[in-house]
Amino acid sequence: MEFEPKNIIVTGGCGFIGSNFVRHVVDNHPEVHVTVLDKLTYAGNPENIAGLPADRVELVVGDICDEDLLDRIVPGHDAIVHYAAESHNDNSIADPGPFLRTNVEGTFRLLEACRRFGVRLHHVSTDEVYGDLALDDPARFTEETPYRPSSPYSSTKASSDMLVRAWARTFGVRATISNCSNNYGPYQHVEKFIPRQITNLIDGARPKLYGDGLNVRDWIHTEDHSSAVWAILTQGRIGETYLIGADGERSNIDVLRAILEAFGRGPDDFDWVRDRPGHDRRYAIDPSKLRRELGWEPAHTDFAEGLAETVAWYREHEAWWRPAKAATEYHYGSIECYISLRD
Ligand code: NAD
Ligand code: TDX
Repeated sequence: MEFEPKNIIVTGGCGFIGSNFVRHVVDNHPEVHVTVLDKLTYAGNPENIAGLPADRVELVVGDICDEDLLDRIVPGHDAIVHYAAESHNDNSIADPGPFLRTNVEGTFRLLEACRRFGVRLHHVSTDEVYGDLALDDPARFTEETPYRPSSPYSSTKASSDMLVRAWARTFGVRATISNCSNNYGPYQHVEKFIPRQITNLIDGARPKLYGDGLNVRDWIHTEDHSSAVWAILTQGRIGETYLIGADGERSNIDVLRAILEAFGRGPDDFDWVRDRPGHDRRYAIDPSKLRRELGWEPAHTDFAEGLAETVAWYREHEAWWRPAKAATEYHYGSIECYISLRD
């Protein structure tokens, strides 16, 4: 029988993907009230959920590691949908500490609260827990692929997945896990690949491509991620893991050249920069289980169209991204060594 939550907590609901899920719920499920629990780190922005009806969405500013706070707000909710995380690989290489605290300890605190109050959990994770694939490997990741994380970020997400599995089996916490591929769309922080290149071009700066640019990511529009999480929350089998992807494999250089074209710039009008240490080569998701068992289908199947809409959104929403841009590029300046094609 379908699970019909009425009161849910969305952790990290002021971030890129969590805020999309909050808007998805408000737009499509009028019977559901959402409590957003968000610490408002550099990646959290209340503007991402601004304008939503106050009787549908409440923002609690706080830390998922704060046990007393969880004791106060979790009772009375039917489910927690857990997005809160430190999410950027480059940051995890520069300073892993916050990733251990939020991604591992934070998930532990939420699991303990779910156990105390008998609340359902959906844990949002990443395909990066499976490590990477060779460019010519015919395989894609499935729910049975062994865990082999490469970065401090993905190792902490893998750890959090393991905690969820153990709490489900040992303590009977009613939990599901999803591992999704790379998201794109509006409201993504300018530290991430696609928004970074778009906003560099708006600023008249050159995009930055890591390594040889042949790394492959499997892109999914964030709205399709949200619809998949809702399907798993309400119809998924307790204790199960579902992979979320939309058959969107693209090399970084192809994505970058599509962005350059949208700005009328030449295909080589970018800087090659030193590669990310431990850089995963390729991610690819086999979403058959999700499609077969829950009947989920992505709505955004035309990547070129989704990318064009995303470029347009950043052009029209400079006031949203401008405050974070200079500090983000300053931070990158300290970790990258630029090698220009023109030199
Ligand atoms: P994001 O960095 O944009 O947002 C993270 C949010 O969590 C922010 O609002 C931040 O303020 C909040 N947060 C961080 N630490 C917190 C804490 N201790 N307590 C409460 N709130 C805290 O991240 P995102 O890209 O939206 O990713 C959301 C989730 O989806 C993450 O769990 C990530 O691992 C997962 N995921 C992301 C992608 C992707 O492509 N971005 C793909 C698959 C899975
Ligand atoms: O300036 C850049 N140049 C570049 O070539 C940046 C920021 C990135 N890249 C490359 C690195 C990756 O191969 O682009 C690719 C995408 O990079 P990110 O946006 O940093 O994403 P990635 O490391 O693939 O991880 C993302 O997808 C999985 C999210 O950040 C994670 O939270 C999610 O789990």
